[in-house]
Amino acid sequence: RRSLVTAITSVTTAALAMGALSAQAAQTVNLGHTLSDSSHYSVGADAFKETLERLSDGEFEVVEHPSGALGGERAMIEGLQIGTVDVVITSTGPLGNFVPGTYVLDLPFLFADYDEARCVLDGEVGQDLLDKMGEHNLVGLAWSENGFRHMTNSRRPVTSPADAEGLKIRTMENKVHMEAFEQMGVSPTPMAFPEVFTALQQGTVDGQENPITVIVATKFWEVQDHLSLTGHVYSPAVVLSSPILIDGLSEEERSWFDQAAQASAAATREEVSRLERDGVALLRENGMTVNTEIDKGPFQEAVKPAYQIYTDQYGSEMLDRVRGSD
Ligand code: EAX
Repeated sequence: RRSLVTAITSVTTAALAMGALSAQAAQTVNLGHTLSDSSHYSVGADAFKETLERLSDGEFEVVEHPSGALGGERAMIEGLQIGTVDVVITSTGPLGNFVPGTYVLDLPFLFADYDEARCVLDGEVGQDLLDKMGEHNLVGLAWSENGFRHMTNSRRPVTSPADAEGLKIRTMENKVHMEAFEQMGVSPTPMAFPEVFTALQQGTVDGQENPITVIVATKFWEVQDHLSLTGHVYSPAVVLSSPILIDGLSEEERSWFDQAAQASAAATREEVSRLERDGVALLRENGMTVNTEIDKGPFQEAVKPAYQIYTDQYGSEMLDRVRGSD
């Protein structure tokens, strides 16, 4: 692009001046995510933008497209593969459809707490999974974070799997999650995130499950009365990029993208931690009934068959590695 512009030499002074201008024009990097511009993903998008624009001295300009403006997470991942989207911050929800290796991370009750999850993702297992994305026409830049997921619904307080039985719950388009919910006696309805608020509002589904971060950012209290802190699964996020963009970069430019993604992940994790501290109070202020005392034992017991189903299909190597590294 730049060489094309600078190659045009024998033109009028005016055209030359214009050429010089466009030679300096920044390359736009379109970054998409599904959450609002007040979310932890938006905090991460800001950090990405600030870091990439600073390191590249304005060579790149990042434009954030929040709130699913570029589509749901599955659609945006497809966009990365064909080069219509440059960078995406996404949960692993639909990612296993593209990179089956990441399904291991979606197993319920895999990680005990944030420290454990972050440690595994920042270690060898996390790096191997990022590398694996390269085999599926995606570039995994850094592990970011969505948070531990909890159940909300509009029907009744849920403190045990028996309470949840029969509820129609929107899940992500992720078969490991869907399997786990089926084991719980819940009827899972997979749906892209941008459709969830309306589906809850119209009663197409009774509930959904997401971290405090997402419940706050989406103001789910407007359409959901009950929140149960089930913490049934850790939800990683990942900063992905398009191979069509990344393959055209110099080594130095690529390192700016890596650093921007790492800064993004760090800023997002910090915001997740803040919302873990302050979020529940905020949800209560907005009228949600929050059940904090959940006995996780019966939930853990209920979803156990999901592990067998996972290892039958994918083997136990990744699961053993995840467990061995904590
Ligand atoms: O990544 O789809 C979901 O429920 C995700 O948690 C949300 O899009 C943020």
